[in-house]
Amino acid sequence: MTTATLPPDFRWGFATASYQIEGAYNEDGRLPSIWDTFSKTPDKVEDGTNGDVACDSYHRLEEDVALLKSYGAQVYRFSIAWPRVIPLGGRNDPINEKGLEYYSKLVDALLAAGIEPVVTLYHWDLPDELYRRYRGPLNKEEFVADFTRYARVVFDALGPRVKKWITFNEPWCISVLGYNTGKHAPGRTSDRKLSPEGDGSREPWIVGHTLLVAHGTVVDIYRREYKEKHGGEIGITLNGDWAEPWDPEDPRDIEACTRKIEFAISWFADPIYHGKYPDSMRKQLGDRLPTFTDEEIALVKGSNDFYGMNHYCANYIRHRDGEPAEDDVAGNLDHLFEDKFGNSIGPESNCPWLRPHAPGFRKLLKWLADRYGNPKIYVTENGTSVKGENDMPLDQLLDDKFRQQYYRDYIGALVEAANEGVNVKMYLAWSLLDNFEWSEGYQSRFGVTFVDYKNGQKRIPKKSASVVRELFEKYIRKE
Ligand code: PNW
Repeated sequence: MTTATLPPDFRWGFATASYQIEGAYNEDGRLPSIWDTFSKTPDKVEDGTNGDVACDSYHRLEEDVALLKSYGAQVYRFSIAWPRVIPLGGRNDPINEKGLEYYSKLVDALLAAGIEPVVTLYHWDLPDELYRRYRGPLNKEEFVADFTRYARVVFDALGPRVKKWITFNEPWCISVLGYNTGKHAPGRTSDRKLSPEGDGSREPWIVGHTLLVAHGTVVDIYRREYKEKHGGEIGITLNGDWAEPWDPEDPRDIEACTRKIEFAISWFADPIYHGKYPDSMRKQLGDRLPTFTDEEIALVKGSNDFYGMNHYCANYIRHRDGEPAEDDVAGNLDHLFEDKFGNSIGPESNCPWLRPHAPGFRKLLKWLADRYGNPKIYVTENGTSVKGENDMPLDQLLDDKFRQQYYRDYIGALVEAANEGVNVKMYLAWSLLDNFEWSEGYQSRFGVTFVDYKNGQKRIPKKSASVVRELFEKYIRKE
């Protein structure tokens, strides 16, 4: 019997993001991001909380690196808060050396512990001032120019020590949740009960386009000016979950599954790997979907050294009859938890959108390999919340059986995909710490570490932290 395994150069670790863990929201020169403003607007975050303190990681850098080391992590993915580095955000605004120092120390501490840093430039905390000045990524020229300058400042400060860069985390979430549903900052939507401004039928497509052009521009700069002397690589992280047909016999549901993945993933990945938006999107959206100029597509096409993959769950997909709504962003279809026969896609987590279904991970890895020419894939997030975790007695919470099973199943599916020839080289579990889960506030915990928000943000390992380690120690071949 042969057991499936991972190659010796496979790397694993954990991921976090600045606004979700750092706290210290007004220290050492940091100014507000759109998430500070949004979370302090009534009714935007379910439990009325924000990231003012979060996990207090800004003050616990050594402790968190020691924690990572104790878990055996080989890699740590974190993000940089733009409003710490350039508090006002713009290309002519002052650089805040104190902000850079924090990240520089973090990188040094990681390297000293033998842990490789993977750095995300943008994990949603846009300087609030740039939103006030020109509505952030709705203004392509301004945003690209400001993001480019910010990226250069970070490359210059951390460049030779950091070898793996991610431009944007989940442009789908930025565009759709920020500019269509209004669930995330800056909260724009067509629904006037939720927001005084916004057009969910047009803005997400404009924002997505800006992010692609900004990504392509920064990758071009990195490759021309930094890559050789720093020896690193750069890509974008896309989120996307798997789709199974509601009625496996209905070709319209089968087609809708492909369309759902195209609207979620290929929106960004097709321009990067194939130089154009998917036909299904052009067909539905017409000229509401921007077109690339020759100059833009030259920057975007071929702009990934690796494919960053965030993946959590799966849905059953049912096609819709009739014309799509003006502000439809999904591809004229429904996301369901049960199929035609009443089978559930997976057990409930604590998040309304997340039900584990590990076979979908293997299938999506294969789908990506087939559609994009077997690119090198880094899984930059995968994990789950646990239903009711917040209210459990501590011993039950720490023995997080649901999460342990999730990691066994999902990491097992990853290994199967690798054995089928998918070129996957890294896996980062979301998340190192329980943290600020955006519009769910602190109700959903994703950490392999319990953070006791009521007692000075004390960290206590959950059992899943050692399960992840044992899995990779078992699966990665020694040579
Ligand atoms: C990702 N959805 O966000 C983010 O990259 C993380 O910051 C976040 O904590 C993690 O996943 C867990 O949620 C998502 O509603 C947020 O489909 C929401 C959705 C998907 C991803």
